[in-house]
Amino acid sequence: MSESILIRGGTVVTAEGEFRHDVLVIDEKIAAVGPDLEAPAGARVIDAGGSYVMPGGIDPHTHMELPFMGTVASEDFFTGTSAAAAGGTTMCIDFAIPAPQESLLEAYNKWRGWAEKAACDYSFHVAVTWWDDSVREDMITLARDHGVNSFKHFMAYKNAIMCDDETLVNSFKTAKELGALCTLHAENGELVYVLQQDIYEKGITGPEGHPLSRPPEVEGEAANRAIRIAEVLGVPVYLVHTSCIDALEAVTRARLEGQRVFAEVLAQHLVIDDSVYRNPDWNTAAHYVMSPPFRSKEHQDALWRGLQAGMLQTTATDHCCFCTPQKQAGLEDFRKIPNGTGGIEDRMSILWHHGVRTGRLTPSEFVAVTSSNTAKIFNIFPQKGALIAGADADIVIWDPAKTRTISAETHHQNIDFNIYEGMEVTGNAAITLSRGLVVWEDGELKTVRGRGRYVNRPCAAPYWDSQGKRNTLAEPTKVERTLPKPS
Ligand code: URQ
Ligand code: ZN
Ligand code: ZN
Repeated sequence: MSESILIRGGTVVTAEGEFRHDVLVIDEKIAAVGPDLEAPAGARVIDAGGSYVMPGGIDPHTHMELPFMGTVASEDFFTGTSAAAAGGTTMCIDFAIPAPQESLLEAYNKWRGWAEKAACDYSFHVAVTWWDDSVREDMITLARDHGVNSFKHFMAYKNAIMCDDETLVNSFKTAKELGALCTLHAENGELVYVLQQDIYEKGITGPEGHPLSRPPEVEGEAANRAIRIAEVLGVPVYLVHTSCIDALEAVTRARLEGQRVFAEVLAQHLVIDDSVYRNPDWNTAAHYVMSPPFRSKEHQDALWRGLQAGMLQTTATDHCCFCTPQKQAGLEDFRKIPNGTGGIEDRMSILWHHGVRTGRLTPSEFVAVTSSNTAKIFNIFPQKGALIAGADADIVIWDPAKTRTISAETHHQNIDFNIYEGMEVTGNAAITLSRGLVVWEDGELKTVRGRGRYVNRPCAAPYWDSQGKRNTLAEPTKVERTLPKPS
């Protein structure tokens, strides 16, 4: 049962600015935000003096308990959303990924079942991994009846979940009718496949072969191709884990020409470079095998500039955990190392320490890129990503002076290593509330298994197309839109 809580004396930070305001929480909602609020009888009063009070982080890219490359990610929806809360993140958008020929709706229902154990709120992008008329029908059903407004396309992972241009075109056209957003893992899977063979046959079998098989050009080509297809079809796109200059340039060109292109950057791609693959210890180098791979230093600098310039709008983690024994499936062949790294617990501190404390981002910009922009792009603002009356009480009380050293010894993620091992970060979550319940305080997790809820994300309000025709295919019929009631 949540309680009434008055968060007093803090500095409220939203994407719009900073305010010396109190925040009153009643049950699961924010009841009021403003100066000198009264505490109702029986309310708990939290003194937030010296701290920032911000919307809880939203991570738009996670893979809890993902079945992938012959194994299953070690982090489940309860442990993963709990670790998120410890770092100030109160919602994640995960992925339902059907195998080719598997119904999208069945995959979605399967993932919904797995997520029942979540401790904080969640939603799902649904992947289009194949095409026939039934896929189109499932997309319409998911958009209309299940609050799915984003469909994922993997342009990599040949012979697995990769979709070709024909599938991209068919899916993009359907998404346009729905007012849904197409998201993309942009790497040319055909090139990766050939490069992997060449590199392996040259005798390079270790983790150092992974980045060699996925150079920036491979990502840049796919990013540009997806953007151009979307341009011709007139549909918005969102590029996940933009990792390099080549892809960032494609995004920047399109946005400067007025095309509706969104792009995400992972916290780890902002601060870790490709020297990790040259670690002589096989296990340590394999820990960093993820796609797109970590890049050389100049790409990090460009990504930070892209984030500051607004060419990259969101930050994520692609939290997809495989423990060391799982990574060792690729001991003889880097192509068999399950791709993925963790990080959901550390994203906010990484962005604060390396973003705000270096002057790259203001606290408001930090809130925008860790929470509010994701809520707006995926159409759940201001229910999420906002501190206004009527919004869900997903709140983080952020201590800008609190320092910790990141380590697998102390993290709450269910994985036996941490990609930021040993990194000291200043700026950490002191208290986290998930829909009004304190789930993290005094270094203790107080999450409740199964208390997390699925968040409906209605398709964008049907728009007027260039012929002045109102598109109503996805007029949400059964999807509840939880908007704040005017106070
Ligand atoms: O590609 C993804 O986003 C999933 C399969 C996680 N793995 C990864 O290496 N990024
Ligand atoms: Zn991906
Ligand atoms: Zn991913």
